[in-house]
Amino acid sequence: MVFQAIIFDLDGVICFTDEYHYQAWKRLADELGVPFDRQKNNRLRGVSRMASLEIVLEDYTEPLAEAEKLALADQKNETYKTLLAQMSPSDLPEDVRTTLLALRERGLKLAIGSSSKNTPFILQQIGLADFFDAVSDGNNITKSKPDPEVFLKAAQMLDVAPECCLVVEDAVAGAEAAHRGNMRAACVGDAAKAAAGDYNLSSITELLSII
Ligand code: B16
Ligand code: MG
Repeated sequence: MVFQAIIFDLDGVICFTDEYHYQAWKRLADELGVPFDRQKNNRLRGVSRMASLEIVLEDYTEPLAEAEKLALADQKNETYKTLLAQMSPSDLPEDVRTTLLALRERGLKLAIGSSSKNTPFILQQIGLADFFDAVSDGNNITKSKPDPEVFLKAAQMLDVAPECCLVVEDAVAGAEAAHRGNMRAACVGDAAKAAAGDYNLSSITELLSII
C-alpha cells in the first residue's frame, strides 16, 4: 500500500494529554462520588466530551437535567484547560517530533484528526500550530469517533483519497473510525494492546518502517 497522507490523532498520539483528560475526569468523578479508574478512562479515548460524560455518569443514580450535564462537562473542561495551560513545546515527545519531520521529508501530507475541541489550543501549546497541512477536529464535526467523519474531512482538506490515508490512533474507537472510512490504522498505546490496528506499534518511530 502506498500512502500519500498520514492523519494523526492528537490526545495519546502526538502528546500525552490523555493523562490530563484522565486527571480532569477523575476529579469530577470524585466530587460526584462515582467510581472512576484508568480502565474506565480507556473507554473515553477518542469519544466526544458529552459521550464521555455519559460513561463517567454510568454509576450515578440521581437524575440530571441536560443543563446540569452541560455544566458538569464544562467543569471538567475548565480543569482540563488549566492542565493544558501548563504545557509547552517541551511536551512534544522527541520521538514524535523526529518521526513527523522524517515523514514530511519523505513527501507525505500530514494532518490531525482529533475529536477534541481543544485541538487548536493544544497545538499552540506544543509549538505545532502551523505545522500540519490540515487540522480536522472536534470543532468541525457533528459525529464523534467511531464515526469516520473527522478522518474523512481531513482527507478532503488534504485532497487525498481515503484509501491512500493512514490513520495513527491510540483509541479502539479511532481505529474503528479509520476502518469505517476505508483507511488503514496504525495503533499505539491502548489500541495497539487491543490489536485494533492493521499495524500495532510499540513506538511511533515504527511508522517509518511501514511507510
Ligand atoms: P475535548 P483525540 C479526544 O481526542 C480524546 O481522546 C477524548 O478523551 C476526548 O473526550 C475528546 O477528544 C474530546 O475532547 O473535551 O477536549 O473536546 O484522542 O480524538 O485526539
Ligand atoms: Mg487519542
